[in-house]
Amino acid sequence: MNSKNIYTSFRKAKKAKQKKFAILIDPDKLILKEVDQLVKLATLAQVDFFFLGGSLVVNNQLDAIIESIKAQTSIPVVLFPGSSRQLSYKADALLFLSLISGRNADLLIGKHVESAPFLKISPLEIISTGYILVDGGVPTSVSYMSNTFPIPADKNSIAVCTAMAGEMLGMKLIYMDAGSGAMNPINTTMVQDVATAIDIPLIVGGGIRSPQKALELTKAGADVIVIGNAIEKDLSLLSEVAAAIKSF
Ligand code: 1GP
Repeated sequence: MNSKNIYTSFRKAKKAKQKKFAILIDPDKLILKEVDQLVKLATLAQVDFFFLGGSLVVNNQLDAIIESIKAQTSIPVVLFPGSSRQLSYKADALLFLSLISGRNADLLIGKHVESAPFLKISPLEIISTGYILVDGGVPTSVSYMSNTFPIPADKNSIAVCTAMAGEMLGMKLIYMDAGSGAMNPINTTMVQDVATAIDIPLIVGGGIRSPQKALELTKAGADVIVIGNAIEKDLSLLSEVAAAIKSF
């Protein structure tokens, strides 16, 4: 996929009620030699996106992983950065995340100001994304690293108002996340309420471990399902989840 049309593909899919599946790769956890197998399976299963990012990213494999993916497949690579240092010109797009569920000014706008000049001259498609952290039953790295509280799991109205505000501020996507490795994925009722309240595409991730859960959240209104941990542990899940999402 050419750069600059990834957001259009999100919008078109939403309009056509086609659901998308993204695999999250944490460059700290995946070693380069595992990439080939993952990409092969993802291509066969017609996965829609690779999201790349993690809370820390302590190694410098980001560019190498992207190059390796791109050598083998045309599945777009979208950066999902845990910090402003996790940027690479080699990806297709960047989710320009503003942590709108939190009240940490740096993650609402500060880091964005710092990275703006770099992004302005980059070839990346920049997609403004309202990032909403929801309590997934365990403290997550993103909550700790961002020094923010997630929205309580049963406070649907807070999530709805947060997502609506993000849309009204001009954000192009909403990403609801229970955090990587969450014990509980986001409630289907919360996803349903948020999906009903906004018109922009809705990404949902965090703690999804089964095709059934992926389908349930898809039916509730998620436009894109993101899975990281569970696929890292069991690659066979990849094709089952892809089939479940596409069966919608
Ligand atoms: C985390 O939404 C992603 O930001 C994916 O979470 O690793 O728990 O699938 P998991």
